[in-house]
Amino acid sequence: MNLTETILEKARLNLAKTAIVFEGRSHSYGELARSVGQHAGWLSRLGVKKGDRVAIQLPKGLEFIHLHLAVLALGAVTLPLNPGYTAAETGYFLSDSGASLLFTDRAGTKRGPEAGKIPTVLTDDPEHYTGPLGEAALEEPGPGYPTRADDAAMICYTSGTTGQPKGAVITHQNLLSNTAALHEVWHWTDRDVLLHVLPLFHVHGLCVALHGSLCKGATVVMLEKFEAARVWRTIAEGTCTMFMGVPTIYQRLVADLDGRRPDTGSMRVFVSGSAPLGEGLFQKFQDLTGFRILERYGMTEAQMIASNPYDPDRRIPKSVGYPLPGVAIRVVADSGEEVAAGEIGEVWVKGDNVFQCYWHRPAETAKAGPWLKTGDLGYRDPRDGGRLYLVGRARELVISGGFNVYPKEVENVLDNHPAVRESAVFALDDEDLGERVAAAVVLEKGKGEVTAAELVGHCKEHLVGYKCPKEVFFVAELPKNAMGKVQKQVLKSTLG
Ligand code: MCA
Ligand code: AMP
Repeated sequence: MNLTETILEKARLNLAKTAIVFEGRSHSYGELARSVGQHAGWLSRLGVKKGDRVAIQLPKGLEFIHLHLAVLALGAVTLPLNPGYTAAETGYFLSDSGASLLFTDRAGTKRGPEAGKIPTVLTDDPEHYTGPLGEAALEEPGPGYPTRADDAAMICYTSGTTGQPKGAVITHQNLLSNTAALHEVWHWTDRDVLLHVLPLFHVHGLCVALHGSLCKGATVVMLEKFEAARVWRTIAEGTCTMFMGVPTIYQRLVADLDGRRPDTGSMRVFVSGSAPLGEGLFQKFQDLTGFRILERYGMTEAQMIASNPYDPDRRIPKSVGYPLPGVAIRVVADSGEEVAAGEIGEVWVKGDNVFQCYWHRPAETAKAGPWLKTGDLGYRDPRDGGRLYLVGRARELVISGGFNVYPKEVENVLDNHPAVRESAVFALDDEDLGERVAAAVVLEKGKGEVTAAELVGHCKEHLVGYKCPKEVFFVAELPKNAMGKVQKQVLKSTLG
């Protein structure tokens, strides 16, 4: 089954129903189906066919959604890209994935010449767009479209310990099975109205929030950007029932209230994920709103893995709950053996939710499976039915405001600066972001002076903003163990 077809089936049941309200503009299921059909026809005329990778690097909006669902309808593969990526990052994703077409806008072309290396459509250029689209109106995509459950639907890039991002290939079956599991455990119905403030270029905002809603025939109220006061105002209007955010978003929502009690009369559930939700924040949110945040755990390669129960009394802070239906979890020691109940080990995952492969990387794929090794450390509580707790990460990873930053990727950029001998990138605790990216830098003697601001500027030329260090410390040398490995814990405790 094709994800788009599943959504269009819902659309046919109630064409007049509101699918998405984007920044106040209402879009019915009928309009959604028509737009997706038009875009699919247009993509076909542009030569897109099954298996082709189509990059979408657009601001959050209906255009992104129509293109994405049209790409999937054709059996092609969406490559969602953060519009904040630099030319170098964009160029890497386009060439590594072998994308045949890029959708971006005029703002995107300012990024640099990389994008122009493959056929590019500017969605805000009427010459390239409105004309052909107007003519391309195709029949609504029907079951005749050539997609099977195990066909690739998306390639989502995730970095890694080497600093070389890898494309996780996610199938229609991955998406649909996970969406169905979330419908069940979160009691999601077609009467729900989800307030959507997340970016669309990650699994959280695109697959969990958007696909989750549309596959149920529910409604999405979408804001282009998260802003705490607007979220409370929108909730107070009394139509929204669900909200999803990362802990930084909840932190800002609490701060914005400044002790006030918000009007949450229509709300049913607030969900958090992508990073650990602190117990203090969980408690403050409950004190102010009466809602116990429902925390769940996911990963790009596995969509959603575990969730707290829907029953508010069974939502426990610092626990990510139980595996979703159809998902199996093991907690495993370095030896590869499962640890005893209650002991800490690496979380491994298996199920229909787990991705197919890393694009063009059979060795990396083999290393990741057959049970997906998440790199997250946790334990299961035998007294509470094996409830899962995450306690840390086996891999070096900073999660800043819900975005993952792999230190090696930033270190590679810093080390390329002529004044830098070596660098170490690590996490510092941060009240707003959970963790913030920090760098310790040893300068090359005799290569001139460089300031912290200049090094951050150098990073910004090569990396999207959230990966760039918020702080740079100049040190005489990096603390290393006997094996020559940098001791990042020492940096954190001495510099933090
Ligand atoms: C923005 N900036 C950040 C971050 N976000 N810096 C560090 N960490 C961040 N998370 C920087 C920008 O580079 C910019 O820097 C400045 O902050 C202002 O940018 P702006 O876009 O205005 O930021 P914001 O609106 O304050 O964004 C905060 C945010 C956002 C709303 C919390 O980071 C966000 O939407 N996070 C959610 C991420 C997410 O969806 N993750 C899911 C992936 P400068 O001024 O220097 O240029 S994980 C996933 O999908 C798995 C499956 C899962 O489990 O969910
Ligand atoms: P990504 O690779 O961007 O999909 O991020 C996945 C990672 O986010 C996971 O491997 C975890 O480290 C982290 N993560 C997601 N949800 C949670 C959560 N609820 N608590 C702690 N960490 C989480």
